[in-house]
Amino acid sequence: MKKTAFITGATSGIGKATAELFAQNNIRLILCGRRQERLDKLQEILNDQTEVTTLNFDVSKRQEVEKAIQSLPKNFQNIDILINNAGNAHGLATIQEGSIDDWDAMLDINVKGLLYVSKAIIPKMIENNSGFIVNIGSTAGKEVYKNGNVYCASKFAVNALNKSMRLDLNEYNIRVAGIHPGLVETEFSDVRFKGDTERAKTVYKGFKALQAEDIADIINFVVTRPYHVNIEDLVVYPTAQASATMVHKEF
Ligand code: NDP
Ligand code: 8X3
Repeated sequence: MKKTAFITGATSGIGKATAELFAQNNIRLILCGRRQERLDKLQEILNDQTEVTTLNFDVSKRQEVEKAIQSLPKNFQNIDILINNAGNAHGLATIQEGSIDDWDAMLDINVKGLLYVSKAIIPKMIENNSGFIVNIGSTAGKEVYKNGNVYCASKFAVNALNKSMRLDLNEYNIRVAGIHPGLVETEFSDVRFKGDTERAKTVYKGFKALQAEDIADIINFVVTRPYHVNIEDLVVYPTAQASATMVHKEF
């Protein structure tokens, strides 16, 4: 039977690549993000392969999340797969110099946003006694690095929520998986450095970083296992990266 996936952060990077791969595999798509023109463009392209609807909302705004999900057309209301992907780092500074606005953004989006979306979607999965939630964490949620403080804390929270969702939803036959990538070349560093693209580019210079398609491929592998198989936790580094801070670069 055709499955329906709800992907947050589908306008860019990992979420967009996942949407493209899911469309190839004939999965019905609910694409979410705040940039409507990107959602429209992606919908137009993927509509040839599968049914697509879009939702424009900010994951950190609780009422917007609830309203958007309630507005889903009937044929998109049975969500089989939730990809909790929307998120970013904002800034890279010591705890004493960091911006409180950046901290708020990261905790509101990466942690509370993931919770708001999950809270709105889980009841139907429970009712159906079936579902799959994939939480996109980060290696920053496994190992803290200098200046990473609040971003790392937000991803440690995702790691904890991934584990606790598995426990709480176990009796409802709902699978929960956490995927934790290292350095992936997306718009992530543009956002972290607030549009300073030159600085963002240096993050991925001198080695082959993971590409959004690599993570999409892994997400697709995880969600296409037989129903009795759940990959609980996956850490994925580029070959050149050995830890949060050790990256073998050649210039
Ligand atoms: P991108 O910046 O390319 O994509 C981020 C996506 O999140 C965009 O689609 C953006 O959509 C969406 N988003 C951000 N803020 C909000 C918000 N408030 N409300 C709704 N949507 C939002 O980055 P990536 O693809 O790299 O990041 C995806 C996930 O992967 C994030 O959770 C990130 O932390 C994680 N990750 C990334 C790594 C990397 O190195 N790139 C490594 C490990 C994990 P829009 O702006 O249209 O709302
Ligand atoms: C993104 C990877 O190392 O920039 O989560 O924090 S890192």
